[in-house]
Order: sequence, then structure tokens, then C-alpha cells
Amino acid sequence: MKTIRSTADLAIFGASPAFVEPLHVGRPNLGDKEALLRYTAEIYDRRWLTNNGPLVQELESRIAARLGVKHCVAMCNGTVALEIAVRALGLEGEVIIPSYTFIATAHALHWQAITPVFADVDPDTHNLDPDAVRRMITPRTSGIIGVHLWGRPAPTDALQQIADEHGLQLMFDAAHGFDCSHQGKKLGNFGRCEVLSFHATKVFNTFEGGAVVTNDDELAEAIRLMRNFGFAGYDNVIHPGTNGKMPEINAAMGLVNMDALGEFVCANDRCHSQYFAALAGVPGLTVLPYDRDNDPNYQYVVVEVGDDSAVSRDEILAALHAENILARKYFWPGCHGMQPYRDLFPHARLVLPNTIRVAERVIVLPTGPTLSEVAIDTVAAVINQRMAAA
Ligand code: T4K
Repeated sequence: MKTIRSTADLAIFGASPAFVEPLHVGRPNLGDKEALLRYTAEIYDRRWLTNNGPLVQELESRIAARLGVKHCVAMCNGTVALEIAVRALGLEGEVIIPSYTFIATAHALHWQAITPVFADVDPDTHNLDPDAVRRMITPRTSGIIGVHLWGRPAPTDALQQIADEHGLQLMFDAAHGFDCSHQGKKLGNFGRCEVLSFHATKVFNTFEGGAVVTNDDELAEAIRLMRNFGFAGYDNVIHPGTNGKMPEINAAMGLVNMDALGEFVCANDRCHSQYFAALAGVPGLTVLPYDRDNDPNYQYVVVEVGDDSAVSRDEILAALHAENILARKYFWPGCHGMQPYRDLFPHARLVLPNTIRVAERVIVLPTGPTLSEVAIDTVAAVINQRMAAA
């Protein structure tokens, strides 16, 4: 098998894929291995493995300080963090969310017998369209969950205004937005609370993990109780709760990765810039830009295949997959097209024209510290070659 070392090699790879090892979207970012092993030995010796251990507390303090929020409550994953936040806000009935998001945003509601109501997105930003949100409000609506998709800020002011006008709760799914800013503040400071994901595929990972961040003291207190079955000391349960705790080993990974976060973001920025330049002149393709003023983490390299493209999104994807470049079509087909929502709301698509359009156009490309310049050149060359062959 031939591994492509330069774009010139493309001419001769013939039936062999460009990469022997697949190129993945979401390859984990890893900090210093020795530091992780030292933390692991410490955990072992201390025999304190979970239940609000010292490393979890240290990680929470560091995240809160970094984001400039009063409270960070670390969790076992982002989905449970969403579920707990939804419950702590007392959401019920219907909650408005985008359909164009990872399925966890919808499931966190449905799992608690709350109806997710899908509002359309702005086709330029891929984030909730405030006018579409207004149209979906009913007497049963109790809240809105905005998603900062790709780490690009949702329209926080417009959503807050709608929430205030209608007496609704507003929270954000900031799973993609760790360490990104908006209006001079880090994401995490908007709505009543925001939810982070530290999954392996995220810019900052704790293997699995997540957190709720908030500036609201009472809410933070309730969320802390709910994370640990409602315990307020030995034998004293004062609140309904679940098990959302982050283990110490995950917090150790977080502390290690926190020290390397700057390098991860730098590598993502390098990849994004290189793709941006390499695909700039290709008719029909747009690499989504990030606003440097918002401290983007550049975790997602999102390419939109326009109507003027000679080749369809799926044809480009097939060409990439044939070369072992495992690009993805996040978040196709939108939550409304997945179960149980497809059966529950068969007409949802009628109010989601932009969602459908965007979901049919997006390709997410591999990125991150493991990607060399040659690899990115090769990915771009495969795309260019497929476009030229049309
Ligand atoms: N809200 C939003 C907006 C989200 O995007 C997410 C998660 C959540 C909420 C929920 O947060 P968590 O409960 O997950 O903390 C992945 C992630 O599993 C998911 O965390 C993430 N969003 C979503 C966008 O992406 P999949 O279905 O794409 O995962 P998978 O297994 O296909 O992995 C993606 C790629 O990463 C593959 O090409 C292989 C590579 N990979 C993956 C893992 C786990 C590795 O190379 N090494 C690994 O260890 O969902």
C-alpha cells in the first residue's frame, strides 16, 4: 500500500488508499503522558477514586477561574450534565432547541419526559434563529436551550430577550465551546447555566466528562446535590438526584490536558488556516470561518458544499472515505430525522428548511495536533481531484 507523502503522489496511488491508517475526525488531544502517570500513582496511593476527590475539586477550580464563572460542577459526561441542568432549572412541558445539534441535546429532554421542540437555524451561522424560536413558543414552553454549534456563539442577547419576554428559562449547550469567548466573556457566562462536554473527541477531554458552569449560587448548590444522589452529608438525602460524578482519573486527565490546551488550540488553528487556504478557490466549497475576536478553539473544520458545486456532498465524502479519510457529515439528518423524533414529529421538517439545507451540505474534516501539513495537503488534494473530475 502506498501512503501519499505529497500531492504529487496522488497521481500514482491508483487503487490504494491515500492513508494506510485512517484519518479520523475527533482524534483525542493528549497532554503529557508522564504527568498523567504521576497523577495516576497519586490516586492509587491515596485510595480516593471518586466522590468529589481532590483532583476533581482542583479541576473545577481551574475551569471556573479560566472561564471567569463562579461555579463549575464537574460531571461524568456532557449528556448527564445536560440532564441535571435541565432538571435543576425545573424545565417541563416543551423546551425549544435546534434540530441541528448532536442528538444528546434532544435526548436529555426526552429522557425526562420533556418534549424537545425543534426550531430552525440561521443558515449562515448554523445556530438557532431567534425568529424561528419565537414561532415555536406555546403555552407549554418552559425554556430554550441554545447550542454554540462548532464553538461559534449562539445569539445570546436575542435569546435572552425572548426568554425574558415570555418568562422562559434559558440555558446553553456549550459542548463545542470550551474556552471560546463571546462579547468579551468566555462561554459559560450566558443564560442561567451552560453545559460543557469533555468527551475524548473534544478540544479538551477528560476521557469522558462534562460540567455545568453557572454564576448562580443557588442553582450550583442544587446541581451539586443532584450530581450525588441528593446527599448533604452521611445518611442525609435532601434532594432528588442521580450519579453524575466525575472520577479522579478523569480529573487527572483534565488537569494534564488543561496544561496543553494552548498547544491543542494552536494546532487546530494551524489546520483550519491550512484547509481554508487550500480550499479557498474551489467553486462551490466554503470552509466556515471563525471570528478571531471570540478566541475560537477551532475544533471543527466545517466545509459547506454549495448549490453551485459540480459534485455533491456525498460524492465528496465517498471520495474521502475511499482514501481512508473518515470525514463526517455532522449533524445529518438533524435530530428531527432520528428516532424517536422522526416518528413522534413527522411534520417537524416542514418548519426546518434551513436545518435540512445545512445538514445536507456539511462535511467535517479531520483536524488536530496529529495531522501533519502533508496530510492536510493530501485531504485537500483528494477533494480538489474529485471536484476536477466532475
Ligand atoms: N451536546 C453537543 C452539541 C455535543 O456535540 C455532544 C457530544 C454532547 C452534547 C454530549 O456530550 P457527551 O455526553 O458526549 O460528553 C462524538 C462524541 O461521542 C460526542 O461526544 C460528540 N458530541 C459528537 C459530536 O461526536 P460520534 O458518534 O461522532 O463518535 P465516534 O465514536 O464516531 O467518534 C468520532 C471519531 O473520533 C471517530 O472517527 C473515531 C475518533 N475517536 C473516537 C474516540 C472515542 C478516536 O480516534 N479515539 C477515541 O477514543 O460522537
